[in-house]
Amino acid sequence: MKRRLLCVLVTVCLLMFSLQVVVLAADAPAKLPNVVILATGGTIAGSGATTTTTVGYTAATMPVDNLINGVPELKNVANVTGEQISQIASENMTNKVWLKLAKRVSELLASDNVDGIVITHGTDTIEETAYFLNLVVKSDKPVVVVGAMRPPTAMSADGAMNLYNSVILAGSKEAVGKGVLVCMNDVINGARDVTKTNTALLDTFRAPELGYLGYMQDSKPHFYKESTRRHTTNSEFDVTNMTELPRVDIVYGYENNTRVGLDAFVAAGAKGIVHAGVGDGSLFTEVKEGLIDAQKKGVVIVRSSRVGNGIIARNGEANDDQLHFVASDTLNAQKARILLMLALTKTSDPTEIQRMFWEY
Ligand code: DAS
Repeated sequence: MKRRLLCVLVTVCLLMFSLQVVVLAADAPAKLPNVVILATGGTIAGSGATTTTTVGYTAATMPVDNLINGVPELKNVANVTGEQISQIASENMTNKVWLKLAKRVSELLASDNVDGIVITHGTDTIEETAYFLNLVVKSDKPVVVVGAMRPPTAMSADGAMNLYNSVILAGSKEAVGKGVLVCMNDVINGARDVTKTNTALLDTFRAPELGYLGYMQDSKPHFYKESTRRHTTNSEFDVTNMTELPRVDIVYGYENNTRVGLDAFVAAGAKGIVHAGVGDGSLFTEVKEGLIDAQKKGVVIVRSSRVGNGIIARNGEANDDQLHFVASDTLNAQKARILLMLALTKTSDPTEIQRMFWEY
């Protein structure tokens, strides 16, 4: 009898202890994600003379620790640390910074202690850096590139909320496997299709016809779409051991055009030329002759368009099969340049490079 009573007592104590553990676990705050902020400069780190200065300010003046300390709410949503990769206005972005950034991103994401990365960046070339990283980062973990259209010194500055949202997005499970993202003004854009559409407005970043991937609202990401093209872990490009990238230049299409600029780029050693044509990638006759001459010298030619939206059709405004040109699909000239630079690290065969433009 005594033995049975003792068993019942022990069982009750164990049940009470287990219940207590469950209650404690339920009350424990959710483990916050570990997010690293890599700062490169830009308006988000800029400063103006007055609270109404939204143009004519100085970009890239504030170090990463000031950016983090300027948004105390970050510590409620992630364990954040910061590193200064560069301190530049992004019109001055270089391959050297790109390769340093790509190497550091891959190193950090390889660690089990890092859940996501935010890159603070100037808005002028944010779409280029984001697309470059979209093609070379070897991880499914979120990488979010963020900027601001107003410096932190301006009233209604947008950088703080952009940074807050980007840190949440970078630490979220929803953003895993989505490719590199650009998060500003409460919207989530994909790196492949995002572009700056206005010189000054807060809602400047759009994918004009292909659209946003989702929104940030109430401190949470809301996805409605994802890219159908290859990126990150599904990309064949790897810049890990590279110290430079092939030279690719862009020539612009317009009336009464000339091949002078094109010839100068080829003479300077360009391995690829992207032509931002009028309409569906159409070529001014003299420029077309220059592109044919360049191709015969081994320069890879990609036909893009200055229009900004729509498919540049292969064999549409030029006989690409006969001329051994590449059509850029929907990539604008600045994005086509990046894919061509990386393609040239693998091959100079126009047919193989066209395959890449259909896939990425
Ligand atoms: N000059 C711009 C740049 O650094 C400032 C900005 O918008 O971030 O891209």
